[in-house]
Amino acid sequence: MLSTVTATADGQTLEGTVCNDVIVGSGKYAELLDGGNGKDLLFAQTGDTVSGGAGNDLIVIDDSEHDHDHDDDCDVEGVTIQFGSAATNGVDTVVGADEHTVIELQSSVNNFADQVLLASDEDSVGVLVLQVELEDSEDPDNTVTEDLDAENIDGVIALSTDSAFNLHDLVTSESDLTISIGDSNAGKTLHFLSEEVADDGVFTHLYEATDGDNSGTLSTSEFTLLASFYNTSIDTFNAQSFGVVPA
Ligand SMILES: [Ca+2]
Ligand SMILES: [Ca+2]
Ligand SMILES: [Ca+2]
Repeated sequence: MLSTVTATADGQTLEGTVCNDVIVGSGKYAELLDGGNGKDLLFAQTGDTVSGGAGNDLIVIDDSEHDHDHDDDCDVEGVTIQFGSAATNGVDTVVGADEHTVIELQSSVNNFADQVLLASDEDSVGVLVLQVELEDSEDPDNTVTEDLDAENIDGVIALSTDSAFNLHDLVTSESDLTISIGDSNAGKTLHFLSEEVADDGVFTHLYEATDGDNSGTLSTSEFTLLASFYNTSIDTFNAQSFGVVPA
């Protein structure tokens, strides 16, 4: 359906059907836009919270009001985007996210702050070390083990284009990927942000990785892409939310 319903107060929900919907938030109120099932197109404005629901959704952030807000002393409110778990979310595309956009991980993945107990470097408190083994399937001798230092990370591992480890390339190519998370973390779920420079822009990809076979390692098939953010780089991040900035 094409939503013609508009909110009359802050906090109201504009809810999509089980089919493909176009849902447009009003510029006036802070609403919850919920696409539900189906491949939905959602337009969110300042103060809105948006969730595509199941299916591959396109979320467009229309935050033009920021141009006016920057001049006054008010806190600038952005759009909050919520993502479900790999089992329910689909692959969403987000256009127009900026430094005011807040990305939240929801529901069953909500408690992963205590799931992240990676082998930590005892000499540096707060620094997690991920040991990554990159195996060349055509030349098994050509296996590289690399330690990834991820500072101040509670639950989301962020890999910028500066990282020697290009997660998005590895997951989408034929490469065998093995990330050791240790036996004590077998079966747990991690989230990864990975920047990619492509011909048509810079993307930030959000992956969920679950050690489904309880092996204590994350392999290529255990990664699920939840969302791609067009023309953004990784900004701040923590266990349950992260930010992006325009690329
Ligand atoms: Ca829908
Ligand atoms: Ca949807
Ligand atoms: Ca979705």
